[in-house]
Amino acid sequence: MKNLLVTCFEPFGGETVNASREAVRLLPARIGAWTLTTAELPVVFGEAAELAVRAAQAADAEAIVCVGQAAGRDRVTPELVALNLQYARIPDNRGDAPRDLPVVPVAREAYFSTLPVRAMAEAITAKGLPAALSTSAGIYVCNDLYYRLLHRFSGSAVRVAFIHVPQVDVMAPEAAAKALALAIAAI
Ligand code: PCA
Repeated sequence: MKNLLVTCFEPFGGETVNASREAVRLLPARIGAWTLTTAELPVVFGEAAELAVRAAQAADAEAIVCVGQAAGRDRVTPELVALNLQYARIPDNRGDAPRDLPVVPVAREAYFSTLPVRAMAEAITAKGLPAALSTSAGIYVCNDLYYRLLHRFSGSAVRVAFIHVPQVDVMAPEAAAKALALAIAAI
């Protein structure tokens, strides 16, 4: 068996629910060859990635699939790109609001996912659930986490993907969990 870390986020922006947490909670302990470990991350620039790195090391993870909520989206969106840019439209859960700062100073502008995100999106739509490959994870905490993990594990055997899920009133957590399981099975 191979170890996979799946992360989700706590609620933020005054909400009481985060769709990523609701969906990840419903995932089975095993999917195909993968044994899953899950971790809930704070919606805090920098700190989310620190906790994810520690969780990945503790789980001896070969791959990390991070999940976040994307307001305004109507489908599950595996993310192709992480940008080296922070912009907080609203403060994070620690009250920080970096604006137009790099995630990592003096590092490349962007990373591509090191997992097959296009195949993930196709695996979901093949089973009749709504999904599409996205080319922007935004410039808030989700992107910050994604960029930091791709930077940290660049050149290593640990591969990373980020998947945004719609809010719970747009897609039920059960459907989002099914889509995430299909994405993981496509790795
Ligand atoms: N979504 C936010 C951060 C946490 C979450 O679930 C984002 O897209 O950046």
